[in-house]
Amino acid sequence: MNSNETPRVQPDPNGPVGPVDSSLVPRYAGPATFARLPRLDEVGTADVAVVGVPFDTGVSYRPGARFGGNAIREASRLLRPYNPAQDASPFALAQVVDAGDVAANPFNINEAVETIEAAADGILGSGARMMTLGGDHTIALPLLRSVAKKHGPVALLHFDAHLDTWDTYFGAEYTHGTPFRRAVEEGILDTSALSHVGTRGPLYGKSDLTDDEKLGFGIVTSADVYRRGADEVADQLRQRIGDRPLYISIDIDCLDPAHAPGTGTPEAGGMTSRELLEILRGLASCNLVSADVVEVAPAYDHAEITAVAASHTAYELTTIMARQIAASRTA
Ligand SMILES: [Mn+2]
Repeated sequence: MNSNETPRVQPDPNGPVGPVDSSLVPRYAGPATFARLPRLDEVGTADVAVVGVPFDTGVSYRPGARFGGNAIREASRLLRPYNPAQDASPFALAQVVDAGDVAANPFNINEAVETIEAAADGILGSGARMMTLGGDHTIALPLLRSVAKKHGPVALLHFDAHLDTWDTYFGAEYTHGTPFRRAVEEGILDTSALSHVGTRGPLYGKSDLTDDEKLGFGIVTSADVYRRGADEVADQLRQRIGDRPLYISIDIDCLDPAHAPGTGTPEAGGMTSRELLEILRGLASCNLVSADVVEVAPAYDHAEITAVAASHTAYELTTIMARQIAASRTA
């Protein structure tokens, strides 16, 4: 079927081009774009661009996150156009597209980091917000560099089992365990509003925590989420962030391996997917300028458990951005 003939969900003929209509074309038919949305080259313009970054040369343990973006796209076939939790139809509120993948060099990390930053500059420069699908966590650094060029230093919410503020591995500065230390060093984060959420698991030493605190991060551990609950955690994060431009980076290993087995460095005792989604919904009023979901490694996944969780996570983030774009138009 030619893309011009593809039946799409489009409540307003003058509005955004919506996803393929799954009441007319089976969900499992055709190539997968995120949520069956149109490709950027089919509509030519985007308010929110879903972008894959198939790069995993920065991993320290299990490889395979280079296949994460396409696994999330496959799992996202089952997303529907109305989000009841946020009472919004995100793909009718804003033009959301799948902008394809960044061709990052798998053999040269420094060159890949430059390529990803340049690609992000192009998308953000067009006026779109980015919903990036990794890839390993290395990619957050070039994405944040690009976001900071547009917005100045941004608030960061980092959902992850790990701190990702270590200094180097094997002398390498750019790895999936170091992006947020580099980002603080480069002055591209607003150090008055930095939080890790979902942190847990063994560390090299207590200095990992004190070093992280010196960089400016607060920590909401996985156990804190369990004890205090998603609503209270979201309220406190929202107060800390205020109206600052916010970037949310989600390492899918913030979830317990029961909810996300398909990832590179799993840790027991994590959040449930329900807790993660509820915290994100509680942040819907924040000024979310872009976001990523990273570290989905489908070779270790089972029955798409991880990819489904990641697709719903990206859907909530996309909904937040689409609502804000629509609100800013009517303001
Ligand atoms: Mn990480």
